[in-house]
Amino acid sequence: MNYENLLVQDSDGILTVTINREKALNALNSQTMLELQRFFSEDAPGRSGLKGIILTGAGDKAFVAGADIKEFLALDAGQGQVMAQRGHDIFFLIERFPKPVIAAVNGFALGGGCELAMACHLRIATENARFGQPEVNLGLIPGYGGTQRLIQYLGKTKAIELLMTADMIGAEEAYRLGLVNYVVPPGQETAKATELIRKISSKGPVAIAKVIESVNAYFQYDEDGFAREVKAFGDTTGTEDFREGAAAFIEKRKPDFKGR
Ligand code: DAK
Repeated sequence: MNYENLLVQDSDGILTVTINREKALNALNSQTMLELQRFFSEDAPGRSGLKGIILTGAGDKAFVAGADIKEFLALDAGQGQVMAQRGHDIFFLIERFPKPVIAAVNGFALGGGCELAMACHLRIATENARFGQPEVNLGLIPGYGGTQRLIQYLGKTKAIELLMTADMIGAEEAYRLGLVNYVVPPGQETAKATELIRKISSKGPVAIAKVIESVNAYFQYDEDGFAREVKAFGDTTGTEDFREGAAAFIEKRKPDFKGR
């Protein structure tokens, strides 16, 4: 698949997707959003042997510095709502992707960039990474799920402060608050993400997909996350993978999962 603003590299089943608009600090314009949608709905699901996806930004200054401010200046309320719904749908594709998706946050992750990182399953931040939801500076609120996901990660106390003050936080504070999984020196974020995907891909693939599904269900208020977990647990116990995993444990050997 051809992209204008995404670079996609495959290394042994691990796809690194780089948002490639370095001059605009990788801001999410509509073309980039469209390409993320195509990547997560058409390209990635069709790849055989896929272990996981790393999302990052070009250059060493920014992961993504937000939605492209220059593009949304002319939007009216109706268009804004349509755009927000579209953005939500794309970020849900990421959050619900059945293989691990890890954000390698290599600099500014602001506004839509922080929202994009939060839609990923895990986040690795470089020491120079900066996170924030500065939309109120522009008289906006986050439009890609930021008001909801920031609370999920930080709790209401800190989330509402950051949303109202537009303050940025550094990588160490983001780690302390539970927004990121690891902080690494610049240049090591992809290696750390690769290490995690390798570890996760040695587990039962159906089980990993069901963990993602069940954890996401916790935050869907129209649905009982515990009920979803019961159903997902039942689904995993019926798999060949579960029988293989249990047998391997008993026989003290490594499991050979087939993903069914
Ligand atoms: N959009 C477009 N261009 C951007 C950009 C952005 N978000 N952020 C940076 N750039 C561009 C700059 O304009 C500049 O371009 P040139 O002037 O060279 O052409 C280039 O990237 C380099 O930026 P700076 O010169 O500003 O670099 P500095 O190191 O001085 O500052 C900075 C770095 C990250 C602190 C600064 O660039 C900055 O404050 N950027 C804006 C951060 C921000 O406010 N981001 C937007 C948050 S609001 C919506 C849904 C979602 C959203 C909106 C609507 N709807 C559904 C309608 C989300 C909104 C947001 O994300």
